[in-house]
Amino acid sequence: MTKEEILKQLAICVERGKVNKTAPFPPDLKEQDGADELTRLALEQGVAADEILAEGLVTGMKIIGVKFRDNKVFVPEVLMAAKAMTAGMNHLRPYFQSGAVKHKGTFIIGTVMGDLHDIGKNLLGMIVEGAGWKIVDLGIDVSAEKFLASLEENPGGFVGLSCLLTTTMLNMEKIVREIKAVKPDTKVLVGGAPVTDDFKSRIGADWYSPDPQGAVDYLNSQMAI
Ligand code: B1M
Repeated sequence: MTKEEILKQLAICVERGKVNKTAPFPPDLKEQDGADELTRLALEQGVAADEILAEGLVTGMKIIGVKFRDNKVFVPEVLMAAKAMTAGMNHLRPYFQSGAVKHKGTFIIGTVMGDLHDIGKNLLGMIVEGAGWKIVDLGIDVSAEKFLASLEENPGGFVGLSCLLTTTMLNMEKIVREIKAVKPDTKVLVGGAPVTDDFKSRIGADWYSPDPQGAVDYLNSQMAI
């Protein structure tokens, strides 16, 4: 296989959620190499880790992110895509950790204080990681203090807050205001089922999107600034 063929097939594997050769899903790709084997093959052929990430894994994840936004695929497909992406990332991670390849930036995410819903936040993390960003996932029930401590450890990081309850929207506002009071230059993104663009503006956050792909688009747009 040529480099181009490997990367194209790798993107298909992520989009379709084909983890490795033995994975039975999706049935039409049965017994074919998955993201695991193809990432390894690309590295063996001397393709740079950042190229494998951008042209293979991220390309596949971007397609699934857009399809998810457009309601053409649903949560299970995104989870399978993330699994395939992880299989590939396992081979690339050492290159990123060694500093040989750079992330686009850091995205610190968490579900706000008082809120335990994390399925949407986890999807957000997978899709943004799939776009080449380092994810620092603080989990659920996260206070302003924890976000601020993480910003100390990750200077210049972007912050993403998720909430699913109308009651915890109040905590979202509190966290945005506390982050802005201490670190006014920090860009804060908000999302979750009850959140709206109007609410985002009222609480002083920088950005809102109903879906993770919007977060990717915003974060990527900020790189050039
Ligand atoms: Co809860 N729950 N829940 N729940 N739960 C809802 C949210 C609810 C709407 C159900 C209902 O009454 N119809 C309701 C909220 C009502 C309201 O506030 N108006 C509710 C309630 C009331 C509660 C409890 C209070 C119930 C109780 O104990 N009496 C309790 C609260 C616990 C707490 O948080 N303190 C509770 C508990 C739970 C479970 C633990 C059982 C479980 C959570 C498990 C988990 O997350 N690990 C749960 C679940 C699963 C749900 C429903 C069924 C599904 C939520 C979900 O995961 N959706 C939900 C009802 C429903 O939505 N049908 C419900 C799928 C997920 C992919 O979507 O999170 O919206 P979502 O994320 C989307 C977008 O919003 C966006 O991207 C994602 C993908 O598109 N997005 C972002 C999210 N964050 C983003 C951030 C971004 C950008 C995009 O940038 C930063």
